[in-house]
Amino acid sequence: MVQSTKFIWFDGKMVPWERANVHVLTHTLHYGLGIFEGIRCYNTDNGPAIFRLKSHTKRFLNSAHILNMKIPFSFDELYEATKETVKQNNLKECYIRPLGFIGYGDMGLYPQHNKIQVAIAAWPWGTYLGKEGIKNGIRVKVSSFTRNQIDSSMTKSKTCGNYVNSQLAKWEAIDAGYDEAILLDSEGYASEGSAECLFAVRDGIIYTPPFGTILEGITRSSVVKIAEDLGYRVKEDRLTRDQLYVSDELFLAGTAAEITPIRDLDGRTIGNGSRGEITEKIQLIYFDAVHGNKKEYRQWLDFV
Ligand code: PPE
Repeated sequence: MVQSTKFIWFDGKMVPWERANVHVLTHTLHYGLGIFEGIRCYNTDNGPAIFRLKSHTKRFLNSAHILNMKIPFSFDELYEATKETVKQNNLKECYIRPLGFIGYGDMGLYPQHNKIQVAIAAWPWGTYLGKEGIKNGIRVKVSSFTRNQIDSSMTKSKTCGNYVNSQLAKWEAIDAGYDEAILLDSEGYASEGSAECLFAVRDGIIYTPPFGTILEGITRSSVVKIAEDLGYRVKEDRLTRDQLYVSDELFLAGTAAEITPIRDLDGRTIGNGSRGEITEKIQLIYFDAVHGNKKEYRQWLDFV
């Protein structure tokens, strides 16, 4: 169960956690048109720092813009509100969840009078796929579900409803004894995990699927920067399922999942069956960066 904190920022005000409620006829609850973000805050020598808050705030507003949802708060208001939520809750390390949704009012698919509401919650959330997973890798299943397609969903918008597809894949994978799912696109190329971008290492080159069906991952862009700074060649390329099987290393990257190696895909051992060497190098720098221990990546931190 989610670990509750004191306050949730709700439509411009700090509201006690237990009073941040909505009516059951809240529009988004029925039809899924809403947007959200997932952000992490880490402790550093200079106190808590939110990792890439500007990028997340921008993507939140972009998600809304794509759906033509008019968020009644500016970039600066949301940016400050996010910091304030962490501060008011006295959190050092936490996960932050901004949510934009269509409120109570009209029902049906063309709401005219419903308020667009925004909430920002924050709570302590440990590893997403387990400490052991971060260290030694997880077991992943290629899903029987195809990733949301670009002509039926807005895949660059972090839309609530898009996550039905993710959950079908995740639940199927877990029911089959795996930890996580990778979805293929409608042409059969690998897209992403249920909530993470995908990377493959082959012969020292790092591959990641291009922005077809996938979310424009912020961790993905951090990983690309770190890998290039380490001198690796990073190629955006389509990857087939069998190319994944014969990769030397595979890993997932996302805010919640951080950097999690894949040790097994569909029962095939990946590389040495544990965390790969290049994955480990990138992971170490990533964790140093989020904790403020890398001068060159300090610009990614927004101190609370
Ligand atoms: N793809 C999807 C579909 C996705 O949901 C995420 C984040 C990513 C890629 C990675 O994006 P980024 O966080 O910008 O690196 N998924 C969020 C939600 C997880 C959840 O269970 O809720 C997250 O990682 O916060």
